[in-house]
Amino acid sequence: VVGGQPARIADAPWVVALSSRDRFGGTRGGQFCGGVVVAPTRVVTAAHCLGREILGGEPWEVPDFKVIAGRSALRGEGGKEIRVVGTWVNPAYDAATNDGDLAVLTLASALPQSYVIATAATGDGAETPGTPATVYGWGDTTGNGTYASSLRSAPVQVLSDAACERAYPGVFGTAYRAGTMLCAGDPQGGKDACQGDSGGPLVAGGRLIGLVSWGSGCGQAENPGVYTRVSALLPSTLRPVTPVSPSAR
Ligand code: 4AZ
Repeated sequence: VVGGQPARIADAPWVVALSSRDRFGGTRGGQFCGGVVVAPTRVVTAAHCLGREILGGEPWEVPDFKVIAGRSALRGEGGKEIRVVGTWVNPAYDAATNDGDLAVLTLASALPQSYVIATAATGDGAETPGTPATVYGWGDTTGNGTYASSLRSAPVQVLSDAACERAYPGVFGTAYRAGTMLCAGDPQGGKDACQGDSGGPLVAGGRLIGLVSWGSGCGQAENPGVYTRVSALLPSTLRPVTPVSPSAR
C-alpha cells in the first residue's frame, strides 16, 4: 500500500497474509499476497496470486501454503497460522486479461466467526462511485520494492465505470471490464494498492467489495487501482471448493 498508514489487525481481523516456504528468503514470513476471510474455513484471494508470475513454480502448487491471520507483524507473535488444504480457481479467470481474478482457499481448521467479513451484494450501494473505501496489505509502500513488515491501509474512493474505462481503454494494455472489475483511487494520487497487496481487500461500508488485482504503477492519479468485483464473482464461486493436489501439501 502506498500513501498509507499502519492498520491495527483488531480493526481488520478478516485480512490475512498468504505465506509459502522459501518466498523472499523468509524475510517477509513467506508473505506473497493478501487474502480475506469470508467464512471460517474460506479465504478469497486473487487467482493470479497462485500463478507462475508470483510463485515461480508450477501454477497452483504452493509449498507449505499457510495463511497468517490475526497478526499485523508478519514475523511477529500471536495470531494463527493455518494450513491451506484446498484451492479453487475461478474457471473463468483469464491470465491474459486479468478478468475473473478470484480464487477460494480452504483452511485446515476454522477461524472464529469474528474474523469473517460480510461481502457486498450487487445493488447494496457499497460499490457506488464516490463511496469511500479502504485498501489493506503488506505490499510495496513506495512503488520501488520496499515491502511493509506490518499491515498498512490507505483510503481511496470507488470510481465510476466510465472513469475506469477512460484510464484503461485497452488500447496499449489491459482493458477495464465493468462487469467483473471495479476501480478505486485517490483523486490527488498517492494512495493506492501496490505489488504484494494482490488478493487483499478493498472494504467499503464494512463490506468486502474488491480484491487487489492490477493497475499501471502505484498511486498515480490517472492510473487507479483495479480490483476484482467481489459482488459479481463470489456468490457463484464460494460453493465448489476442491482439494488441492497432493504435491502442494
Ligand atoms: C501488482 O503488481 C499490482 N496500483 C497490484 C496493484 C496495483 C498495481 C500492481 C494497483 O501486483
